[in-house]
Amino acid sequence: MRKGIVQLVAIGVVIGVAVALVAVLFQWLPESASEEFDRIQDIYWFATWMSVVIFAVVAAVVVYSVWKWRVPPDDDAEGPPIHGHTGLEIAWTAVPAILVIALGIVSAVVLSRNAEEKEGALEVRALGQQFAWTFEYPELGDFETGELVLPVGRQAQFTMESVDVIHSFWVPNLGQKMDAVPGIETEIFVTPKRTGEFAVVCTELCGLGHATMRAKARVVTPAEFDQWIEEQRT
Ligand SMILES: [Cu+2]
Repeated sequence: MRKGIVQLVAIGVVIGVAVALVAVLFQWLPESASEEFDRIQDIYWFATWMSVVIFAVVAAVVVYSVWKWRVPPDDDAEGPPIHGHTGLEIAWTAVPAILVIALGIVSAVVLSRNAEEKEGALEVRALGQQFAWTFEYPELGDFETGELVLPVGRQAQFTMESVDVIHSFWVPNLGQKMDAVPGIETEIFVTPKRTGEFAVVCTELCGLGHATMRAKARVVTPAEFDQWIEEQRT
């Protein structure tokens, strides 16, 4: 009995380590460049570690059972009749329920924090049309740009609109994603935390040119941003 448990645990550890390496060694998500995406990635890792443990436990039991209790090739007998195990059934109902509730709570906290408007947010309008993005900065002047420029460290409040079909605004490194829908205004908040160049993509199939509906996003220092705004005004 003791030996069996040690073997079972050993199998579980080996599988768990292997799966954990797959989770850690590959870069599954774009590198975060915003506070909002950091929080989203926290949920991702929470769910990932939960899955690694559950997978290791289930796979260990399966592998151990196949190894120890496999019937010999000539054994055609029916297995012994087994009645349910109440304790086990309560456990495998309660544990997933607790995990799903925990995941729900963590997600709800992140969703509400990512939708919080901070003082001094920069207003940016993102207009989607087949097949280009246009950006406006209504508080800063009457101009349009095809390039999205944001100052680092300052929250940007995006308002999305579409002139034709449904598009979806997404900068993978900034994490937040929102549909641009004709007739309604949608909103997201993004707080860039490092400078760099990123891609703006449309992530809602919107017609033949959907794949080309891309723009450049630049996160710059506040001084560079002010200078860029000056250039746009003139
Ligand atoms: Cu589109």
